[in-house]
Amino acid sequence: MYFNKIRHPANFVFSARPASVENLGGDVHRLRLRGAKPWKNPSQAELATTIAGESRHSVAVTKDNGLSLTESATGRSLLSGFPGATFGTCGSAWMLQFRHTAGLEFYGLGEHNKGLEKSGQRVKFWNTDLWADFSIFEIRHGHPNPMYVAIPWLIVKQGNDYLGILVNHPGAVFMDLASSFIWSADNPDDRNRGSFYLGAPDGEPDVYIIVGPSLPELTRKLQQLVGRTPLPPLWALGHHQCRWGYASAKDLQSLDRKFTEHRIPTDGLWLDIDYMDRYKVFTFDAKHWGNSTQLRSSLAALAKKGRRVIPILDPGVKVEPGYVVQDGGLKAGIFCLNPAGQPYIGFVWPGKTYFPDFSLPEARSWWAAHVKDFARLGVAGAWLDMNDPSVGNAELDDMLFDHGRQPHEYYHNQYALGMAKASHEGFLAARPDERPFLLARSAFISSSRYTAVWTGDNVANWHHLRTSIPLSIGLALSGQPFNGPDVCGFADDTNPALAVAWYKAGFLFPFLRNHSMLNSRQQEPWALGASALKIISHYIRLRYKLLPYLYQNFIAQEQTGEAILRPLFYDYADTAALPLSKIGDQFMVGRDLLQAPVVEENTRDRQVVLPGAHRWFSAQDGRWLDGGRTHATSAGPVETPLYFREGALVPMQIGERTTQKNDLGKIELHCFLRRDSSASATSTYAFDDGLSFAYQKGKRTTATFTARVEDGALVLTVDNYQPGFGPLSVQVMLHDRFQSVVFVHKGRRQSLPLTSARVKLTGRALSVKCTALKKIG
Ligand code: NBV
Repeated sequence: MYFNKIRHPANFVFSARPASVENLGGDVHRLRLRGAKPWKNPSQAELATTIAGESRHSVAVTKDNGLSLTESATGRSLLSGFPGATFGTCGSAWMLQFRHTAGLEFYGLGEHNKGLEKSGQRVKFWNTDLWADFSIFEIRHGHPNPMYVAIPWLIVKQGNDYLGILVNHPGAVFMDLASSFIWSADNPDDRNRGSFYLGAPDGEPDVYIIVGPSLPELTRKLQQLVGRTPLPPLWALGHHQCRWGYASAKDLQSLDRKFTEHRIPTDGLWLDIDYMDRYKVFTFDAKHWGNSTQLRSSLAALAKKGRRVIPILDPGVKVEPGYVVQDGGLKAGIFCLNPAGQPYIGFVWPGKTYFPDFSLPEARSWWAAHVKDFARLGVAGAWLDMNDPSVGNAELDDMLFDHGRQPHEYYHNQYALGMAKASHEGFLAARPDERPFLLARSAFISSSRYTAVWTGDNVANWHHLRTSIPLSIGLALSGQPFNGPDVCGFADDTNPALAVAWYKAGFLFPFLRNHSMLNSRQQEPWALGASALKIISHYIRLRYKLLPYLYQNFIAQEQTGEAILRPLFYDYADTAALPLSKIGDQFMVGRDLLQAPVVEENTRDRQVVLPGAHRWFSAQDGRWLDGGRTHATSAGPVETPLYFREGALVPMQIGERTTQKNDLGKIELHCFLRRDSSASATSTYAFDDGLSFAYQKGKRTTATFTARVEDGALVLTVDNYQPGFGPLSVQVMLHDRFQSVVFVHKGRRQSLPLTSARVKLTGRALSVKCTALKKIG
């Protein structure tokens, strides 16, 4: 498949087509266009059919093959096609062409590795196994696209208005974002300059046009449509240690000892392919794990110490008569077939392999049953790799679906979705009361319902550190909020400075895992020298300190679809005086925390844009800085530019965290208000057991805090305290000098004594005044 060439309008015939436009609510408009003959759209994406909220816009397809999206009340046009040239076909392919007006900017595109803003790019959505499809030079130093995840979602930004277009098609959807094919400014044939277009190689066009108008609203609507990410178990938000090469119980036990010795909290220990018996899926090598009783007891012993074991699962099933998974799969007829009607063979780690056809419900049930048994051994979750699908040297086109009836291209991009759905079902069957945790390399529209994703095989260099930020933001804005890169870099040898910089930048990403390639330099925190160890430990502990805050963000994602990692223009207006739209080296983690890591080698200094008409608390030196401007900052070896929003109430765990044991019922509530702050701060804190679904039946404690300043005192009010899971104990942490703290609950005012305490946020210790508050309720 060519990735760099896509279809061009010059080869399309544009004509009016019967169209149906359905308003799903919330300004989500579904446009379907019918062809001359019935077209099939094989998408298995699980999309909602109604969306909450009002619609203030309408989509109309005109008789002359034009299209318009207008604001109903004012008639203002937000998006328009070209009369006579909007909808076109070229053989089985179709496209929709839109007017490109001055000032449009483009975002989203799922996992798209070419900066934050995407104008001028030609894109093809096709899940690749990056290392098999691109040269190592391009991978190391370039911007290879497409990557592992195909989510054909385009965000169109005009000023501070946002709309999005989702193409629900599992084939190689294409988009041209006003690229230029012809390198002459006055060439009249280059009509493409005035348009942007998108389409698919086949299938009934099924296109969703969504109006934000703000970016948070747009993101929430998209998540509602494709599926919000269910609340993960708390441990999944912790620190994870992985390496290609960890194979045995002994390896994991030694990791456990090292993390304990260095007092670094870590929840997840990961097993790459070497734990298996000759790479056979659903097996453990007896040489490393003993018999099944010994295996279970090793996993249970690790779990008792708070170490969750997450093994890799590749979809390929070794061709080996007598191997139960192979025999059972053949018998059940659930493998993909080739054009000769035989089970399709690819070449992956075990050698010749068959591939489950996850498009079939019976194949998903078959896989789920294996996953169920596997989970029951005592593994905590699963890591779904090679699900692009990766088939080695064999031709993908020969891998057919639906008993050989459907072409490869219909199911390629959604292979990972089927595997995710089936694996999820398996974990739920094994432990119905536990929230499953799955990590996948590839994904499709609506995979967010089942898996987190990591950004695949990156490289230990500064270019990859820098690109990991826009890459993760792009995923987050495209409906895949739970994501993160391999920290320190996967391939090549990391070094202490790079590893430290990577942890400083990534320690609050929704997913945090240190992973590296076989035979590369060891990069566990202690393998990089004493000074790196100290700094990396600090940032991992700081993540654990901020887990209550991260958890709130995951709750918000489940409830409303709010992004977790996001660009500055998600929460702040993009203005001519302070442009935010191209800032790809700063980001927000939730609405209260801004990070501007140093991502250039041998550099300490950088410019930081602090948006908004309020101040920011700089965690590295305790200073309050004005928003709405750019500041020069310098970060010492231990520090990273990290800012809290004035008006934020941020829940954190008490003290410094040196183990992975969490008590979400005892928190510090950091009040980022000053004595002269006029704004009031509000936030709701919620916690539960962090593991089960009991919260859905009321076993969750919630409280809403409001803080404001009154005559030099901080007045903290608690409303709607519902101790569904048990009591909440809060220690109020102040970041300015207040005369007193007045605590108000159920109309009762109580003045609390101020005591002195210290809190360490980043490198330097900050002396802050704080007050110990008693239990609420
Ligand atoms: O299983 C080995 C690796 C794994 O470590 C990595 O994270 C995956 O993305 N896997 C790919 C297969 C081989 C990569 C060269």
